[in-house]
Amino acid sequence: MTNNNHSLRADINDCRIIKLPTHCDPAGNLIVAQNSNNLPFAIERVFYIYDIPTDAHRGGHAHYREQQLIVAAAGCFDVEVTDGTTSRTFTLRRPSEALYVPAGLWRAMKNFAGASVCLTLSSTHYDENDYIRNFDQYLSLLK
Ligand code: T46
Repeated sequence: MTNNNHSLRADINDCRIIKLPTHCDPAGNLIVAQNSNNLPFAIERVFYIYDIPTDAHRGGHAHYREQQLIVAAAGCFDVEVTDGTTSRTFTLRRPSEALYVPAGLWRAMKNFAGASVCLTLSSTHYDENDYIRNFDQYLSLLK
């Protein structure tokens, strides 16, 4: 199935943790995410979510084209990903660990610790047409 001529392909095994280079210093640590530094895509957009209630659920959608690296810049939360067949839950708690979520996977974020900040590096500009926000529709698109 396609949107804007892009097929929806999903494989949970493409989802993985990528370690970001960290420069440790007694005065504070510095982490770098730079294009071509072992990142799976070129970064087009950055957004972050903060002031997140601990019982909040975010995400709950898939993307046709957008790839992401999701980082717990502060605090801790779970990202549940599924390809419609297999699900995995990643607990993000280190700013140096980015979860790579390729296009086509459904993701949901929950169990936020207080004062968490969810930083996302994205491969695309924002485009609401790239979202699949209905899980039944998502499953039928995979068939
Ligand atoms: C994702 C997870 C990890 C914009 O106007 N521009 C943007 O770049 C983004 C990301 C959102 N928005 C607007 C669209 C909605 O009116 O901000 C509002 C909240 O977005 P959404 O409900 O999609 O937020 P989340 O936390 O459910 O999902 C976001 C990203 O949208 C999504 O791509 O994978 O974070």
